[in-house]
Amino acid sequence: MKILILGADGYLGWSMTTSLADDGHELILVDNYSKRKYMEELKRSPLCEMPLIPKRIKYLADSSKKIKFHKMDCTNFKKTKNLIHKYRPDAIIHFAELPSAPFSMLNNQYGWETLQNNLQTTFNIIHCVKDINPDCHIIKLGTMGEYGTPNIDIEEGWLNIKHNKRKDKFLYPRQGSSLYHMSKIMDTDLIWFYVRNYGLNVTDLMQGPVYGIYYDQNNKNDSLAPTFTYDDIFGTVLNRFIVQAVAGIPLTVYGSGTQIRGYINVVDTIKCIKLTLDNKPAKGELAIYNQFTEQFSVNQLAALVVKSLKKIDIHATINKIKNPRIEKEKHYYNAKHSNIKKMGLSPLKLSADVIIDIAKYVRKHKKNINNKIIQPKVSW
Ligand code: USQ
Repeated sequence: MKILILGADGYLGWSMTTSLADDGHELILVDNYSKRKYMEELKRSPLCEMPLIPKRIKYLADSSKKIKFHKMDCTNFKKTKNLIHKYRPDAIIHFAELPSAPFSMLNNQYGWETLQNNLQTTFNIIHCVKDINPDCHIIKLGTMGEYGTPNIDIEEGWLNIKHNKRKDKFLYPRQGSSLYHMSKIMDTDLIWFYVRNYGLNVTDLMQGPVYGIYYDQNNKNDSLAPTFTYDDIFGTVLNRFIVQAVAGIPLTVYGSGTQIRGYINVVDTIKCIKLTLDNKPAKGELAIYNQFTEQFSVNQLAALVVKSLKKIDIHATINKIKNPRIEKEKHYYNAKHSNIKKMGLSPLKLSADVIIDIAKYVRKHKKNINNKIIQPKVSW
């Protein structure tokens, strides 16, 4: 397939690139390096500084001929239009969004830039696909955080409602807990508007927090690993806990630690998106899948990290700190996630071995860990 990967420099974008390159697809990568710029601005850095995309493409030796890169900002309508016109891809995988809740809640400017970047990018892509290439399959990364933590079961995207003896199906009610999550909710509404009116083919993946490292399957080359963040703004909780354990810093459990989310290994994220590529929805159908494999509370994750890492002589401790976020700590959580299993995913479950593997990668780069960027500095 000819596939456009937007946001190819990121944690998921680069993992996706290495995997699809191995499969021999024709790839067109796009990134404006804005996450690098924001991390620098906020004095945050990943565990390892990764080379820029053109250099990394060269490491993907055999497949490099079929990979092109455009340093480009998808909020620019004209450029996005030219890009889609030039390549007319079979599929677009859209990761080109600012991904962090704390970043979006840091101040007015970053809040607005998150809303503006995420909505404008989604709008440009979907609008151009409608005008130029309406058979293209758009695969968009949403988030489980769109649903929030309602007191009823979370369905996969849709809810059947009976009201005054009549029935209809609506998007499941959504309640974001940060401006980042709100931007994803608005994306979904915008996408659904275009899909129902113009018969486009879109898959919206509601993904939970991701953990782990995606290696190029052919050679476990660290230069091809995706950017691994562990700081208070861009790092996700399990990756952060593992870095904290390796650095000898008590694990930062926010509040009571009873918050529950659905988690997924980055290896399964990539498998899910590949399954999605093979399962293009019918015209005018917005396919929504809940993309996570297991539910955990923060306390369960912290306990698992402590127990697992004892096996490699890392003795971590846990520190419950004041929750910097406005979020429910004690809540009901039962989210359906059967669609990805129906498509054929057999999940890589979180285990001591998985945690130890990630810790070994982190330990190799232990000297790079910056202790100053671990405690949460953003609160709302
Ligand atoms: N948490 C801690 N300690 C930490 C960091 C986080 O207890 O050091 C807690 C948070 O309070 C929260 C949970 O862990 O209850 C998850 O936090 P997170 O920072 O891993 O995830 P979140 O901010 O929700 O966002 C991440 C990604 C985002 C993705 C989302 C999926 O950054 O791109 O969309 O996970 S979800 O959470 O389902 O919305």
